[in-house]
Amino acid sequence: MSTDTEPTTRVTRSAGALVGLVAAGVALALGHLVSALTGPGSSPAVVVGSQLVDLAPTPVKDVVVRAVGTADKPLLIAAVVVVTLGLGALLGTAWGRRPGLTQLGIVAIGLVGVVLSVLRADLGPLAVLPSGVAILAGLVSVQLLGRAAAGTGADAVGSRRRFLAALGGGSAVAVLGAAGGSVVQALVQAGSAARRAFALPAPTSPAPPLPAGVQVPGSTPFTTAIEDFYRIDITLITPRHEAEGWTLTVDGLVDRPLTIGYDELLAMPMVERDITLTCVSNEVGGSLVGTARWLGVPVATLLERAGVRAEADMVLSHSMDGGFTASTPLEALTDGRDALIAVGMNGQVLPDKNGFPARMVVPGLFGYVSATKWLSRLEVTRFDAQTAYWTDRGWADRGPVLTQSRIDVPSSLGSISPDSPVIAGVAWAQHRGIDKVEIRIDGGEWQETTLADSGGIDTWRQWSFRYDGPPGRHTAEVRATDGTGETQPEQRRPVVPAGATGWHQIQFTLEG
Ligand SMILES: Nc1nc2c(c(=O)[nH]1)N[C@H]1C(S)=C(S)[C@@H](COP(=O)(O)O)O[C@H]1N2
Ligand SMILES: [Mo]
Repeated sequence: MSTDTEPTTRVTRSAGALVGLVAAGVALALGHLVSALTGPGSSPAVVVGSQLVDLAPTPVKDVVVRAVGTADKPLLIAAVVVVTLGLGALLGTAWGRRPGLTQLGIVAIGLVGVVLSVLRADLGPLAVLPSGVAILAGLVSVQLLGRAAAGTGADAVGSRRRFLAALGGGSAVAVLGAAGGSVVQALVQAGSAARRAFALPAPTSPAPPLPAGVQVPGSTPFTTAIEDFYRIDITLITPRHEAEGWTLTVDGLVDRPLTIGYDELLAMPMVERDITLTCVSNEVGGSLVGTARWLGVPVATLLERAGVRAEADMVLSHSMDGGFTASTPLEALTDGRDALIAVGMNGQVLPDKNGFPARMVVPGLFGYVSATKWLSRLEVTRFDAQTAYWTDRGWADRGPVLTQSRIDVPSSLGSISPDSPVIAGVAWAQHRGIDKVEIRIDGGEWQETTLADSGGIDTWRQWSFRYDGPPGRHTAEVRATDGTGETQPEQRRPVVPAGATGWHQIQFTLEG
């Protein structure tokens, strides 16, 4: 496609690589800019990254998440950007000989984004725009930059300067486009946060007051602050949904399928409860667990309205995002426990990251089989007819929370002082309760710790232990016994497929 009429020098491979690199940057950035209008999930790098999350085999995901912690999402997006820029540079090396190949490559890469955004029905029909714009931006910029790289053979210095200026201009467009897109997205986010600052209705059934003694002074806060609450989901960027236009449908094996809006949900009798939520991926001693005061409508209220048929034994809850579903045993939703469709958390409107407008919370079940965020549909069905997002990926189809205990004070390899030689932590066995927590120092005898007051069988329970042993380095191990008399097993088991087992152990120093 080079213009044969002008006397141009052939673009070298390295100049071509720069052309391709910058063109890829411009393409990604302008796609990102457009995604400020069509939703952050439709930004080309995010669309591709989200698909990678879905495709990654569970062990790979597990290793990556463990290695990089909660930084995994930004890192994945960054990796997609870097690979795309690299591919751009690679395609650019062909520009001097076969510009058609470079153009074809740009279109092919862009089409990956286009196809993936079309497949993601949850992103809406406009989601295809950013990747489409990215293709156009890539083609136009490779053309302009490629022409500048070819320059005119007569004036080598001048053409070199022109090429560098073109590269600089292209890079500036890329940086400004990317930054502009992010700024607009942040403004949209702030606007929707402001619209969320309304008061939720008062509960018809308030949470029983927590005894002051639930908290061991100096230990982990009994109620987890929203910003400290762990976050686990398959979305790459926090989904943002408006209450306006949101609906929740109850259908499947029911006599009277129903659909309600946000205001209708808020008008129903509300229950407020302290409930501890746990992730099946929590390692022994891990922090994927938290306690919040949830406000919501009992799931059973909606199921009763819809009239569940006798043959049903499961509710498949659907999220508005990325195909997440959870299969919850019907029994856990109808046996009288506080299984909620939550709209409030710690006295606030549910934050976007925790599932606005509404999410499920079911005491006693791991999040992956019960706690669907950005909830849109409760499909009443059967375990032998349907499966869910994580159960399709090798996790157990029932997910009862396992009894766990954790040492929080001192931290691992930390120390305690002889003035206050207190070891403390939490234990949880939601919906069974914690009856006993024992500690073992340096592999000695198990000794009972002092249990803090209970916040109910659906919350974790704090414990503490005064250690009057000799100063120096020690190990401490902890194990809990739940309300049914069952003690945590010693055997170490990985988180896949049904949750980790084993005793949490730390090393600590008692100062002299
Ligand atoms: N829509 C949606 N809901 C979801 C998930 C998800 O990936 N998508 N993850 C589940 C898992 S595995 C857990 S442990 C909890 C975590 O809830 P949190 O992020 O509010 O702590 O949400 C559950 N609900
Ligand atoms: Mo989870």
